[in-house]
Amino acid sequence: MKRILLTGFEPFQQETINPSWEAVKQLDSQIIGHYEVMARRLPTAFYPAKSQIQTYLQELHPEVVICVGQAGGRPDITLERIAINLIDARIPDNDGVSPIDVPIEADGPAAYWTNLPIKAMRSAIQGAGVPCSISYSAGTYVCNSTFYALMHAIESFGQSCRGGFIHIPFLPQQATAHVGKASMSLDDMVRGLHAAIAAVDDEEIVHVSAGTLHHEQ
Ligand code: PCA
Repeated sequence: MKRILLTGFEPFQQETINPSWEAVKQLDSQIIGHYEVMARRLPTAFYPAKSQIQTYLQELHPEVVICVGQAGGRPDITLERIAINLIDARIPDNDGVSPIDVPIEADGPAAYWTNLPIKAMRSAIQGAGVPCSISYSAGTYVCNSTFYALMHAIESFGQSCRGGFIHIPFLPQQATAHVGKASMSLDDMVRGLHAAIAAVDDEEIVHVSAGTLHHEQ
């Protein structure tokens, strides 16, 4: 049985829950298609999250890794296409650390593309009745940094593993504290993530090379 590592983050800022962990833990140990899901939590802190994702890769040897995080205010599930080599923390992380304008990897490339079939995954999520779109920025906070660290680890350890990042909205109980911000039910989030996982092996060939990305359907 192939393994998929699905991560969620601990709460941050003033929140007491993080929808990413609430959603991914519901899928722990489930068999979806050819994959067994292993759900794990990550700290919402730049450097601990980076080393924790590396540890999970080495311990679990997953074929696929999808990190999930909260993007409060976005109305739909967003599949991130690109991770950039930049930390520009708008708020301190859970360790009180807030680096400004620093690279994640001093000698790393400017960016990594996801190597998951995000267009097929988007169709699958939408087909499950859950709003979804592609995003071209995972931000400059802990989510982007963890996504970059994941792709860098895959690249530099030469693991035959694929990786990507999914942002999900606030849960309804969080949105009450953020007037006017969108939210999504836990059921929809879990159904959307389930559909995304079921589509990770879909026929969308993504060729990644320095600076160029070619998609074939
Ligand atoms: N969202 C933050 C970090 C943790 C999380 O769930 C982000 O988008 O960077």
